[in-house]
Amino acid sequence: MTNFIIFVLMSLVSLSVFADTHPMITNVPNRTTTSLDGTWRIIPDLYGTGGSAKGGGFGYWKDKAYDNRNYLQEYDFNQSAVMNVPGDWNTQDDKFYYFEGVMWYRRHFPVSKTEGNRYFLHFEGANYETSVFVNGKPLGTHTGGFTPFTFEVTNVIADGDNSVVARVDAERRPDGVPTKVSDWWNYGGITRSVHLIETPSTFIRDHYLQLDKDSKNVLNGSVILDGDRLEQKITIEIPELKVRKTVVSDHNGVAEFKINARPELWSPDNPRLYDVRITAETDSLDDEIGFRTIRTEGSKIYLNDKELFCRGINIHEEAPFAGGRAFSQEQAEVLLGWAKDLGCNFVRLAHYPHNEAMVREAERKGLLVWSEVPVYWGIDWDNDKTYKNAENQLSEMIMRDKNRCNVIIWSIANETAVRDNRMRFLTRLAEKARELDNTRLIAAAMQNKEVSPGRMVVNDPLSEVIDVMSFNEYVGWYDGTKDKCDSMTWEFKTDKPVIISEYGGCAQAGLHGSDDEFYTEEYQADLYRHQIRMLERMPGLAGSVPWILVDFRSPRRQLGVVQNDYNRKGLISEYGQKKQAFYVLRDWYDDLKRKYK
Ligand code: GCB
Repeated sequence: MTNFIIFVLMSLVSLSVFADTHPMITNVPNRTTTSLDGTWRIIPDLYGTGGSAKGGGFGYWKDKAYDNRNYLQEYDFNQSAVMNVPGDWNTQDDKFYYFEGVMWYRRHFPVSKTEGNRYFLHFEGANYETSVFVNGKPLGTHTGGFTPFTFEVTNVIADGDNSVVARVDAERRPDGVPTKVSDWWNYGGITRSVHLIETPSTFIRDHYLQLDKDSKNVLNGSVILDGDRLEQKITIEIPELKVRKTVVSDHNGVAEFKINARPELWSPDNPRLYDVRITAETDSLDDEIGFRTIRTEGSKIYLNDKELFCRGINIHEEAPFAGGRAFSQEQAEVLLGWAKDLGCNFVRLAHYPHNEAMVREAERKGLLVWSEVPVYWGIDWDNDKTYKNAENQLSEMIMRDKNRCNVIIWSIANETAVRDNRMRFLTRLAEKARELDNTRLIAAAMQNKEVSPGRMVVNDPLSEVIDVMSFNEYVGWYDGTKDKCDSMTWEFKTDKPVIISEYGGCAQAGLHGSDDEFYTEEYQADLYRHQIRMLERMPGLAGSVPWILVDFRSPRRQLGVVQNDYNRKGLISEYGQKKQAFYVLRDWYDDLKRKYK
């Protein structure tokens, strides 16, 4: 089955118990929306006083004002504190710095309905489990902190004032994805934007348009309508390619098509995007779309049939300068601007799907993307509910970003120890990823093992299942000192392109000393020199993705003033100071640019 048919099928069913939501509405940035960002009222709920998604408690979702004292009531959002949306709660108010429980959010919004139109509440992301209520009615619950979800509210909202209440639970769970322990801050709250989407009664819910996997002259596409006039004439136009194709959707509202065209191909050197317009009889929608091919052969990666070396860097979704979760276009421009300064053509958006602005801005800037689900370290491998949760997050990530040609890798896991139950879980997840999208590469950040002194081997059986030999190594940091790099030899179980998905070490910006002293800029810079010489000797090397662009918050990092809750492996501090290692890596990437011209 071709992948665009699979996308169609995905869109027709609501995916699982992890999202009793409306099937995902994609391409939200190009739709008619009203922003519900701004200040929301909040009530922290440590004891379940407000109730749950199923009811009970005082019923905070009813959003009842306490306007006279003739009866007893013990909450009133009108008298409670405020929080900005989007934004995590941890960095907005010191009181919530370590808070990881339930927070109730409330805001009012005015509506002036257009007869016959439909309305949807769309959350770009909220961490971790979110139940939504409008005008006192429960709409549903979504699990997973980094993917969007939507509820239809056409029949729930009314002209005039409306109330939306969201119960956001950020508790870490042993059976969750991610699970209880990670190396990043568990920022809670409505961390991304919220919109009210307005559509005609039958509207374009989703579309797909990408170059065929095996041909540079064929575009594969589909359009999905949602509503009661499902059979319509739909025209797809790409004016710059003189493409104008008309198709008819079937009784499910689905139209699939192929278009013969010869687009100029997107690449990091030429991030060419085309305006695409889809016009149905009752709705129309625009997007900017690029076209490219990606494949591997032996130990090489080919982008548009040209050998690719991934000059990469890892990025956490953390706001430059301000700290906390990043969510905005401006933040994406700063972070990705730094990656460009470094000479990158590739970013690994670790360890979970980043906000859509990041992926779209990377596409405009010519940055290839590795996109990942938070299947990290010690997942509850035997638990089917955990698997379904991971699969749902993977599906939502792919659904949202399937038209972004810069995404070349879907990553299904990070640093998971080799075990049978983990192999079963990840093999199934890789198969799912491929079933949803067979046009991109599947990866996971694996681990390495020193089988005898100086002899490093990567022989994870997962490397047979995924498309690249991608793994993290910390020689010279967790593993010996930097000189250890000099004599290390590397062997790989399978002949696939080698991408080092993490390497590096810590430095505090401004801390200087000899290059043998840990945490100095000098040590980190010299570690990069040793690492680079080692990587240059590595057979099949096709990508370097050090850890990490910017220092980021992690509760595991408790070395007093040096760390102060921060993982210091950034090449740039959280305040934007570039460390010496930044320039060491940049010089290497300059050389590589010339080599792979
Ligand atoms: C890793 C993890 C990453 C950590 C990093 C570190 O291997 O994948 O999430 O932050 O090491 O700094 O220890």
